[in-house]
Amino acid sequence: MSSTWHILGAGSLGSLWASRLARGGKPVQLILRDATRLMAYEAAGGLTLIEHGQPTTLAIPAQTPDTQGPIHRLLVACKAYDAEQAVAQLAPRLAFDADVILLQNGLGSQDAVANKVPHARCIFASSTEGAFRQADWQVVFAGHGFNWLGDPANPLPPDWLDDLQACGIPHQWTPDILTRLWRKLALNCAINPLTVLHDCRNGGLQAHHCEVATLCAELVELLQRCGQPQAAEHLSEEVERVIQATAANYSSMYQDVAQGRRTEIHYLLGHVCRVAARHDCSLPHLERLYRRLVEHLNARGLPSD
Ligand code: NAD
Ligand code: KPL
Repeated sequence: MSSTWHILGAGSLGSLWASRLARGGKPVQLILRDATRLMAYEAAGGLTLIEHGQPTTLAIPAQTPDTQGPIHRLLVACKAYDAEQAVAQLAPRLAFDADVILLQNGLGSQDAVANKVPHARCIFASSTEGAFRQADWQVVFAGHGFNWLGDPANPLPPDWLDDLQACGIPHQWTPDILTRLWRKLALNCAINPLTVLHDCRNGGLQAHHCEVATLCAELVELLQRCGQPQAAEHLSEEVERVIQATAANYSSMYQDVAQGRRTEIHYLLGHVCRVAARHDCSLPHLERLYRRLVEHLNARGLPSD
């Protein structure tokens, strides 16, 4: 099997993964949207990773989706709302033994992708690493964190985890990846929308303790109802701890809205409300929060899907 890492989406996280893998001597191919983006990338001379203020430029080869040739390993680094369509256009190139690694935050996009490529193995990831684009083709490694990887349909780890080890990408294989993803989703739902609606940093939510606690209670109810009791354990305490530990930060959703970027609301609060409806579970405060957030986004001309 080819050991090339095809990386779909050269944004923040895609560039971070591509740079570390290439720096570690692993074969990497970036897949860019189209010929115009490919020309711009080639003119820039490669990807620049900025770590501890130090820039390193790597001339990683790149291609477009319509390039010929099979793909055996695909790391999907698009936003959740782009992932399904982006992977669907590569479906004819995906080999029957292909692994597709999904870095998307939230839930819902992973199953949508898996339905488009039933012949591939889809591996879900939950990342707490932080990166942002300083300019086109330049990524800043902003926050050291961790990556959990797992396949809800198959507990056996893939052999390419050795590449991550060799390249210093912190990770752990877990059979409980859905618990991880649900837990992060719950944290994001309890914190991010309120920071947008109250126009505050994460620490500003300390003044809205009761509102946060009410949302946590409903999230716990849903997690227990939908078969994720472990993701519900001590949720409220962890949310309070995260609010304190990240008090000076603006949440990722706050930053998206402030910069006029589309949010991943559909895969966060939207997913929670859809799953609740499927389980006949009434969550009045989360549902109201979702409606207020949708109104807030629409009033700013931002999509809410
Ligand atoms: P990003 O917007 O920086 O990058 C996404 C890239 O995908 C963009 O360059 C976009 O042009 C590209 N793309 C979209 N459709 C494409 C297509 N059809 N073909 C080729 N490229 C395409 O996003 P990001 O911040 O890297 O986030 C990616 C995912 O990782 C999100 O779900 C996010 O929530 C999650 N995540 C990000 C971070 C972070 O620090 N940035 C941390 C944890 C999780
Ligand atoms: O992950 C986060 C985000 O901003 O997206 C935290 C810091 C946990 C807040 O939900």
